[in-house]
Amino acid sequence: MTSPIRTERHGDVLIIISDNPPVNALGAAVRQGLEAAIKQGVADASVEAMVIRCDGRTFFAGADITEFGKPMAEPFLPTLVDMVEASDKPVIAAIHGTALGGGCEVALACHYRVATPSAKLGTPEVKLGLLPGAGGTQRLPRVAGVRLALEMCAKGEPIAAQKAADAGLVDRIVGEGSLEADAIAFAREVKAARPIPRASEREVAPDPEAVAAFTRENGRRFRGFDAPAANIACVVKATAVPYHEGVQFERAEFMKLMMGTQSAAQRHIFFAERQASKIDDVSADTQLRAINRVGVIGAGTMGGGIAMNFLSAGIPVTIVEMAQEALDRGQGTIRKTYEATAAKGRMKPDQVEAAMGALTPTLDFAALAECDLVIEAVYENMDVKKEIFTRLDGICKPGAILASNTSYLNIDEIAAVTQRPQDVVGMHFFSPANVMKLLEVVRGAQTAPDVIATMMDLAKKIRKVAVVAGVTYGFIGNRMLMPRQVEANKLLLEGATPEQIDRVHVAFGMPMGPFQMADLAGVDIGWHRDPTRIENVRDALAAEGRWGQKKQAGFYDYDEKRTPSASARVAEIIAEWREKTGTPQHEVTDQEIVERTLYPMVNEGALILEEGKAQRASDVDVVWIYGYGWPVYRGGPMFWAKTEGYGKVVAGLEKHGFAVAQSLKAGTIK
Ligand code: 3H9
Repeated sequence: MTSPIRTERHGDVLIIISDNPPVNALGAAVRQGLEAAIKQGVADASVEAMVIRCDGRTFFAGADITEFGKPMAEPFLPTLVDMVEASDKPVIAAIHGTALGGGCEVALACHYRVATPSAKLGTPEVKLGLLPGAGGTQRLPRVAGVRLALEMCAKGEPIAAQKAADAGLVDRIVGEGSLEADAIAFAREVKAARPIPRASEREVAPDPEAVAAFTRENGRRFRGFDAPAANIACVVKATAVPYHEGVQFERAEFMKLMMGTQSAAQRHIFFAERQASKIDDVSADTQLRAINRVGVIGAGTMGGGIAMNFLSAGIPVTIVEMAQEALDRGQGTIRKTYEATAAKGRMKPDQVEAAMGALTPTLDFAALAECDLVIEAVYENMDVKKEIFTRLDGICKPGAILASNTSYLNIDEIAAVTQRPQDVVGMHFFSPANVMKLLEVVRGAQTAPDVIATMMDLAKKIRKVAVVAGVTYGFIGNRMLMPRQVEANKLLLEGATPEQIDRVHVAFGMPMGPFQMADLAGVDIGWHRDPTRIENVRDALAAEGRWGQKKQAGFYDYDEKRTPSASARVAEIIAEWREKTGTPQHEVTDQEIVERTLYPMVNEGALILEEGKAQRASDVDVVWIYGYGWPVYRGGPMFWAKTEGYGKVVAGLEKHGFAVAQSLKAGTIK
């Protein structure tokens, strides 16, 4: 097998080049090739400096994650980077694209770093539940200071080349198109400079105030995760002990994280997210339909949010409403949202204007004729949706994709009113649609393969994580939400309180529990609107106007700042219903709440997979991570069930009388 590493001579400079697509991950062959090349450079008396660079779209994007958890071939990355740094001839990293994780650590071990203006450097290991384990936590603070090292290691966001240069992490910004030549010129400038600057030989003073402030500022963000604290501890260690001791500490912490469930879960999600965009029976080279203009029907909260996704990606949008007032309001909200983003510095004023300039508001339905994709975003009512699709069928050009933004309804039934069911698809956006990452792409019985492929591609362009779902009530996410809600309601009657149930969910890592979610979304959602017809606790709340946060009263009472507190009135209503229904009371434990609200979700996920309504278990996990805030360190419900043990989940479900999915019983979930 040919090595992904080759060398080229430019006079007294040895260029070491990696060609390991797609992202130059530092797999065994790359590490072996680098080791041999560095040895060659050190041994050759005519070589005075070395440059390491990569072919393709990026500098090393890190260790090869697919090797984790398996026996690894030597040299290990920590040994390799030490060898690079030990070279008695200067080694220069020539960076383009993204120098991430192990890639950034290779760069840190080099004696100098040059980078193109568009390059980024980062240590995103924390997002995989890990820390930079090849000396990164020890070298980075020594080079860039404690505060930036904390930011980079514990949060994992990459930084731009200029910021890296300002912090001393990059020695020179070079030409975008002349990286190699500029790196060689740089090498010639420094080849004779002694002593050779080695990051590990530098010292960095402790900065307890920066550490305390950073930990305080990010407490919420890090809640539940193991890796951020380990990253912080390693950076702090770098300020307290010599390098060789620090790396030992780093190594031990890295191994602890690597063996743990959280990192396994986070690595699972890294690959699951990428896998989700692949459609089992649609070939990757399917010819896509061009989407140059999108139509959105409805300028309400959902329609407006959906439109913003496309506007932000530079795709023009025609937005249609029934009345001028609704249109103006919708357009106004979009502008206000963009301006708020600009005020926070996350958008430039000219970008706001560019986005608004690409929006065409109209009352004329016929304007949708020029759109390549039309997304209907009116309220959930089958008759209304059917009427709209009948009209669209008459207006839209041949080949246009007709999509419904529905959370529950049957796409096949909607498609059946058109003469082109092959062009009809579901696009289930999550609210707020301009923020939430998840998109369920609902594939109808007749949806054409190129329509699905186009949707998955488009999702990437608008920076969504898309998952293919089949036609089933509530698709993947909301269908799994239903058994959870049913059980949560039953538990209230049996003796639990909304506070207890929500607390268990939050302690599990969810952003909120089922009743907090009901209050946020609106207790009146889906309510029949007849205050005299009271059939359960929720009806009773709705009838009294306890519609949730918007009314400062729902399952909780709220003050003006929307701070919740337990409600005596809700306790009374629950007590009334306990009596009225004659429900036997028992002490509900936290474990019972887990078994009765979370296990049934896993069970429902298994049924969805058995019915072929999701392609793979990891897709179900992606839905819950990106659509509902399932804690990423638990890897999604299906991954979590595996870590709990299928046997334990099955026993828990059976104990409470649930009919258990066959694949869960047999442990054959895929
Ligand atoms: C580490 O370095 C540990 C060390 O500190 C210590 C060791 C001792 N390995 O994302 P894309 C695949 S931990 C293996 O779609 P983009 C990816 O699965 C690592 N494979 O492209 C996909 O495969 P497929 C720290 C990897 O342009 C394909 O490459 N580094 C790796 O949107 C394309 O990826 C990171 O965490 C990898 N490291 O984004 C960086 N990376 O085509 C992780 C990617 O079969 N990577 N693949 O689905 C990224 O953030 C993005 O991939 C990157 C490119 C920004 C580089």
